[in-house]
Amino acid sequence: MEEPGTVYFTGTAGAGKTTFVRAFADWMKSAGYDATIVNLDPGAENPDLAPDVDIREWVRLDDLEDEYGLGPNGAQVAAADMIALKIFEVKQAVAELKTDYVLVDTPGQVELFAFREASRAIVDALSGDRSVLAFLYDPALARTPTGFVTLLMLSATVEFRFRLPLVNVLAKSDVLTPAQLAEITAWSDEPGEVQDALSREALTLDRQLSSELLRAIEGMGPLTGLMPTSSKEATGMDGFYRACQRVFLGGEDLEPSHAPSVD
Ligand SMILES: Nc1nc2c(ncn2[C@@H]2O[C@H](COP(=O)(O)OP(=O)(O)O)[C@@H](O)[C@H]2O)c(=O)[nH]1
Ligand SMILES: [Mg+2]
Repeated sequence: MEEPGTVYFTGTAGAGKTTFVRAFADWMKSAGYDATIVNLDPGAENPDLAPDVDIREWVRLDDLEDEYGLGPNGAQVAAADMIALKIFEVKQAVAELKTDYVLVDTPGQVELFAFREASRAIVDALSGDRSVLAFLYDPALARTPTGFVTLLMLSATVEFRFRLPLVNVLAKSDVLTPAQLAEITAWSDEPGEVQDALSREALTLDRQLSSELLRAIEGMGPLTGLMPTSSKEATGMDGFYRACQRVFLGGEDLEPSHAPSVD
């Protein structure tokens, strides 16, 4: 059997990862595709996700807090490393399900997944040849120019750290007005538009920094477009599926768009 395609969902806390994983899995099933949900968030409390494989079977945040007297942040950090130790159990459980697509929900806070060494071991262990990262943009942040640049930078950082192809997704697009949606889409298509929007903001340190950061990110390579989706209204799911398929089928998308060439 061909190896499954694995999609890792990342993004800031509250961006809509967990909700998207459920909505996308439901969409896939209704479209006749086969998908397995893996929860890698040891603190997940939302029963709506109903994962097929759940890290909480092996690592639970509340247990770590009780057992080692840790606070919620300390427990998250300890858990991030413990997940790596249990990742072959997770891999085994996924393999037994013989699925075509594996959708991996990651811990709420992006830094726990993106900035910890253990996460690389996790991704290396779980990923076959066909893997893609999805980075979800929270519209609450993405709708201001400085917030948008912050997300661009985080997304580029995630892509750099994992060296995997990455698809940028605008989550919860239903909360945006058509004008806001059009503006954000224009920013993602044309960085010059973000610079223009920044230059219309009051001159603060934040604006100056965003402007410089944007120049640096632009210098790394072409920006990939942002795909509008709504889990609430189940829109944009087909476009997201096609974007993942394009990566899995190979071709130019296989190299991270921001990665400098090494030859
Ligand atoms: N309006 C709207 N709200 C959403 C959507 N997706 C998620 N949410 C809400 O956003 C909040 C955070 O979602 P969650 O999936 O837990 O975010 P996570 O921390 O990234 O996993 C929850 O209150 C969700 O109900 C969406 O497509 N539209
Ligand atoms: Mg979540």
